[in-house]
Amino acid sequence: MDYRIKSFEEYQETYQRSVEQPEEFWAGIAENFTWRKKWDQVLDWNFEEPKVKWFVNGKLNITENCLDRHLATRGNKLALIWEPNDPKERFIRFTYRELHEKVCQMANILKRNGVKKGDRVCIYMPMIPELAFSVLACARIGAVHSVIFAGFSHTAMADRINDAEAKVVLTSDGLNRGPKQIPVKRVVDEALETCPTVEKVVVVDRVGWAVNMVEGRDVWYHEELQHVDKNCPAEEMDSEDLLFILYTSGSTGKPKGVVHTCGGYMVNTDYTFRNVFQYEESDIYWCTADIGWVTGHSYLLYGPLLSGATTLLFEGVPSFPDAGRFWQVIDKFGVNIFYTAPTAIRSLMASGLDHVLSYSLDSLKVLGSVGEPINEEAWHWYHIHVGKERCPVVDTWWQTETGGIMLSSLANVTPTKPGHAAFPLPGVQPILIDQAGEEITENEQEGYLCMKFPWPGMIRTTYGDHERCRQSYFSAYKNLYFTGDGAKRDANGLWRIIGRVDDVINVSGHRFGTAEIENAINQNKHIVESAVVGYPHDVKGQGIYAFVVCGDEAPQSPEHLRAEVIETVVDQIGKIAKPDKIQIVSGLPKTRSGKIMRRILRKVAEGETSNLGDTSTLLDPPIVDEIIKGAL
Ligand code: 6R9
Repeated sequence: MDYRIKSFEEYQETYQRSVEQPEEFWAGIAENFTWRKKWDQVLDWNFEEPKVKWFVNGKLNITENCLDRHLATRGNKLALIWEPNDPKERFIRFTYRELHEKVCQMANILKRNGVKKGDRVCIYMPMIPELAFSVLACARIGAVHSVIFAGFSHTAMADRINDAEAKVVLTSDGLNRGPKQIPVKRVVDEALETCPTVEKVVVVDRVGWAVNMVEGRDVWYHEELQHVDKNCPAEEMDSEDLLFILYTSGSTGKPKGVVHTCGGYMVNTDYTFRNVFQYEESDIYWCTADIGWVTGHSYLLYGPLLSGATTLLFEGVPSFPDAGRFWQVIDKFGVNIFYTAPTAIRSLMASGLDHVLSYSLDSLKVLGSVGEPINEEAWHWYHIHVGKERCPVVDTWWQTETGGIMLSSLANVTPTKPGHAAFPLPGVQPILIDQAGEEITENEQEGYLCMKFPWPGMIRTTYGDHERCRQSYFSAYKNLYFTGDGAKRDANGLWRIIGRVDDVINVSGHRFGTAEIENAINQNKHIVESAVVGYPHDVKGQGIYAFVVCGDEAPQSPEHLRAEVIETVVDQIGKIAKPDKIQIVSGLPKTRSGKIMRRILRKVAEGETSNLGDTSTLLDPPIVDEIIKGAL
C-alpha cells in the first residue's frame, strides 16, 4: 500500500489522527510488512524506567522485508549502485536478487565463523558493497551489528568492541579516500590487542595490500566465499530483539551504545523514508552519509531497501578528483533524490560555482539536509544552484537515538522554510520546555526540545547500562524524552532547531562530547588538564577549541606541544576529532568549588570577550585576562 501523504490537508488530518490514536496509526502502517507472526499488543511503555516495546510478540526478520519480499516483483530491479572512489574504476550494480544472494553468502560466512543469533559483530569497513552485505547479513541471522565508522582510531574501536563484547570483526585490508589509501586492517590488529572477546576477523580485499593475517583468527572474505551456499534462511526475530548498537557521544565521557530493535525500527524507517522524500518506484536515491553513522543505517540502507528503492553507495569524497564529483555522480546515474549534510554543501560552496554549473542536474527532484542546522546561505545555495529552484529542500531533524526522521518538511507536500525542520512527522509529539520544566505553548519562544510520546524507532536502552539511558534521556523532565537540543517555533508553528544545549559539539555533522575529547587530550603525558569548547566554523559548523594546561616537563616549543596533543587525540579517537585550535594556558577559569567556567571559555573561543557576564565566583580572576590575551 502506498501510505504517502499527498497534500498539506492530508498531512494535518493524518497528524491529528496519529496523535489521538497513535497505536492504531502505527499498527496501520505495520500491516504493510511481512510478519512471521503479528503482534499481540501495539505498544507497552513508560518513560520512567524507561520501557518501550512496540509490536509486542511480533515475529519478523527485517531482511525478509528489505530483500525477500521484493523478489517476486522487483527481483531484477536495481537495489544497490556502488560508485567507487576513483571515477576511472567501474561502478557495480546489484539487483534485488543479486543483493539477496550476496547477503545470504555473507550470512553463511558469519555462521561458518561461529556467529549465532544474539552475538555482537563489529563492522569496521570502508564504503564498499561488502559493508552493506555485512550489515544485512548480521540482521539476517539475528546477530547484532555494531558498525564503527572507519575513521575512528584503534583505541576508539577497542572501547566499542569491548563494550559490546563482539565476537567477530568484519573489515578490509585498506581503504581509498580521495587521492589517499589508508590502512584499515592494521588499525583492527592494534585494537584487537586489547579485545579478548574477538574470535574471528573476516577481511575483504579492497586495495590489494598484503596484510598481516593471524593464523586461526583471520580469514579472507573471497576465500570464505568458496565454501558457502547462496541461500540462507532468515532467523525469526522478536520485534524487540536487538537489531543494532550504534555508539554516539553524549555530554559525559565515554560514548553510549544506542540500542535499536527489529520491529519498530523497520516500520519507522520505511514510513519516514517514503513520506519525507516522497519516494516513487522509479527513483534513484542517493544519501551521501557513511554507513558508520545513523543516517547511513536508516536512509542509505534500511529505509530505501524496505521501500524497494534503488540506493546509491559512494566510496569517495565530495572533493575528489575535484569539487564537481557529487554533481558528476548525480548526472551519471540520473539521481532523483539527493540527501547530504550542510557541511558538505558549505565546503562545495567555497570551491566556487563553476563546478556545479558544468553539470545539468536535470534528474533531481528532491534535496535533503541532515546532521546539523543548515544556515540560510547554504540553504539558498543548495536550493538555487543544485535544485535550480525546482526541488524542495527538506531539512530533516533527528538523532541516533530517534532512529528515524522526526521533524521535517515532506517534499512538495508541506511548506519549507530556510533553516527550519518545519513540522513533526505523523506519530511524533514534540514539546518545548522552559528552564523551569514547564511547557512553552506560545510560538517564537526558545526552549528545550523534548518528546512526550514514544515512536517506534526510538532508542530502547544504552547497551549494557540501562540506567545510563534513563539518566541521559528520561531524567531531565518527568515523563519526557529529552533530545539535548534547543528549538523554537516561528509565528506559523514551523520548528527551527537551534543546536545542542548540552556539552556536545557538532563538527561537520559528527557529534563529540567535550568530556570525551578532554579525556583523550589528558592522556598526553605533558597535559595536566584541559577544557574543550565548540566555536562557529565556516565549513564545519562548529570547530573544536582546546585550552590545555601543561605540566612541568613540557616539550621544547608550543608548536611541538600542539602537535603532540593532536597526535594524542588522533590516537585516542581519530582524525575527525582533531582540535582546530589549541591554546596553551597556565590555568583554567574555575569557580571556588572547582568547576570549570565553560561559559567564559566559549566566549573566548567565539571571540566575544567584551561581556563575560558574572565572574565574581572565580577562584583566580587574572587567569581570564591571560586567556583572553592568548586567544587564537
Ligand atoms: C541524524 C543525526 C544528532 C544531532 C541532533 C542535532 C543535530 C541533526 C539536524 C540537526 C539541526 C537538523 N542535527 N539534524 N540540527 N537541524 N536537520 O545527525 O544524528 O549524529 O546522532 O546527531 O545532530 O543537534 O541532536 P546524530
